[in-house]
Amino acid sequence: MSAHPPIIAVQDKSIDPATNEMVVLANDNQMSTVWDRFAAQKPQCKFGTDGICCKICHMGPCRITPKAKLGVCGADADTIVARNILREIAAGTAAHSDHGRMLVRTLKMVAQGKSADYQIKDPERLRNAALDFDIKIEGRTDSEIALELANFFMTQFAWSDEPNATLKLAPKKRQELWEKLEIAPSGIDSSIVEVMHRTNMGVDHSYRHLIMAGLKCSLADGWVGSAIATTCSDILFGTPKPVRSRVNLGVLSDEKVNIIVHGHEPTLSEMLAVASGDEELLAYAKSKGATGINVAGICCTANEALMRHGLPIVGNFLQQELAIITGAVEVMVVDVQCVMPSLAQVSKCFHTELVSTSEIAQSMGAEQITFDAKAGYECACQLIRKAIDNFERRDKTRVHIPNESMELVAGFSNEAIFQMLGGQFRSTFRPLNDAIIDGRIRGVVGVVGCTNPKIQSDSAHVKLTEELIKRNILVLETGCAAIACAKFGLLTPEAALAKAGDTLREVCDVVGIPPVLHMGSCVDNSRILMAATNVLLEGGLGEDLSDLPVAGAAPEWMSEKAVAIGNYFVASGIYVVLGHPLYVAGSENVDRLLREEMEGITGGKFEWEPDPVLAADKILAHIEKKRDALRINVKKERKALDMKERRAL
Ligand code: NFS
Repeated sequence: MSAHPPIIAVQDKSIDPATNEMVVLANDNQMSTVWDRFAAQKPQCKFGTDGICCKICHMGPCRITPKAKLGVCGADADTIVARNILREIAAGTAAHSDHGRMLVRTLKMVAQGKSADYQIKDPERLRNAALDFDIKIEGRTDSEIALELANFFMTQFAWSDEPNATLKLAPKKRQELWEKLEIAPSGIDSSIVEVMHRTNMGVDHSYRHLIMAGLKCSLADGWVGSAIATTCSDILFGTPKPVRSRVNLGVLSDEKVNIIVHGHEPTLSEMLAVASGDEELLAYAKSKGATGINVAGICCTANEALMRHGLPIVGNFLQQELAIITGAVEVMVVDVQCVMPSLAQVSKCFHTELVSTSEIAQSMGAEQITFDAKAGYECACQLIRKAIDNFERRDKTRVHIPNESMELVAGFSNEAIFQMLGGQFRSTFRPLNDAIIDGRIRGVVGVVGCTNPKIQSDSAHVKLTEELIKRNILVLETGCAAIACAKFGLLTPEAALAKAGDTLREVCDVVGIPPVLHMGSCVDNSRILMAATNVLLEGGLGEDLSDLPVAGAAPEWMSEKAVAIGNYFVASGIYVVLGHPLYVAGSENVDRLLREEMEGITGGKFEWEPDPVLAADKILAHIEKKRDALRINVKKERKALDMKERRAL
């Protein structure tokens, strides 16, 4: 390969041996990976890191320095830092919500009978969602309800003079606070437009006012766009239930045709999962010398296909190039988000064909086969045939698949947790609330987000999760964080139980849930919001999300989507610990607002803490503070009951 940055010395890029093994191989073969490019970028721009570089207008670009404390227009560091954060939130919200819009389009198409390949797989979820939004279900067919629901979801994107209707999924008190703070969004697209307008040159200059607009936009992500994406996926493809599978590069097969699905939208991967069992295609694969067809995933498409079909996961974000470097991938199918442009260069070193499938995303150097959901099955078959044809071109002498793969259990939707906790006859969160109230579970934490070459890959996810469960805290995971922990056995109930604190272990044993629950892809962080809401509604733990002994953490995040997620958690009243800060170091005021003053505004706040052990300590301290406020840490005196009191009980 040419025109690559210099190859750097191999150190341990990850705590995952499979990743390190492949990085060594890449270096030996003069192939550059994300870590080499990261090294070539060093030292990274301090103005960018501090958030004080502004190129919003063309009098600039401006940078704030001790000598030049203002940009050409007069904007100071506070305004510039706040505006830059807002634009990240807008981009993150746009990504999740546009993903949601695609799924609404598919739901509508299915409701109108325009695609025979997709069905409504979960009519119960459809009807429950319809009831949530006052859509009539009696005497109506699934298609009629789905059409009205899809049309209703479409209205949530445009501007309205009412707050977004999906916000009412949140606790009442929280909705009231959002309205009081004037941060209840009234349209996904209009919230994004408002942020872009307010951050435009010469509009909103107050960093406080700007940051509040960012929270409003982020709420349009978590409680609207992402919630819509998750709901539509469940209705169309099935609400996840616990499922076993395997994870890491070792799930690639040296005998089967390997097809990797990478990106975020589940519509095509769903069809690939179905088509990979097609008898004709299997026979065709065998005729070419393969023993079968292996569809496996990377990033959040992987999480979607895992949750609903038990498809194996090849790896998380930083493993996408390494998967191709195994020399065993016939086709990598990409759609949107987290797809590195470098994949085309890496795949050119092998027989791998990179196929880009989204109408809005093209990879340079990839073949474009734009996916059409109306002919979903045929499109999936075409891609599988392409992979089978390519199997013959695989150079067996260059195949290098690490041995590493690990078992995992995923599929913990709220619906599944309800059933597991409540048993067959009564769906309830009660056993979880009781365990939190009596202190056997201290609290619940969502560990989410990406991997990032700035941090030894997977290390912070795994360490933080281990430290939390050791402290008797139940952990909910999504995205690449879940994949990281899965690689280290933390998503097998047996292994995680062995690492959990005594009382958490005892509860998990009795109610039959593992201490680390994989809840899905990153849009499924909306499931974490709903889990917190369900705990609150079950009763005994306060009246608002900010009362709960809960927190969120993204120890290795990198994406603008993570910025939006962090902000909607904070806007929802939740304490959020990031492994490295937002780009705020250039503004003490914005930093203080986000890390301190915000608690008095939304009840949530940010913390930056790179050390996972200290992060766990801080989270536990926050949880204990909430428990004290709820007065559930007060030891109840054991009192012998007389007969009358027993009867009353
Ligand atoms: Ni989330 Fe999922 Fe991973 Fe980060 Fe990217 S795949 S949407 S952004 S890198 S967790």
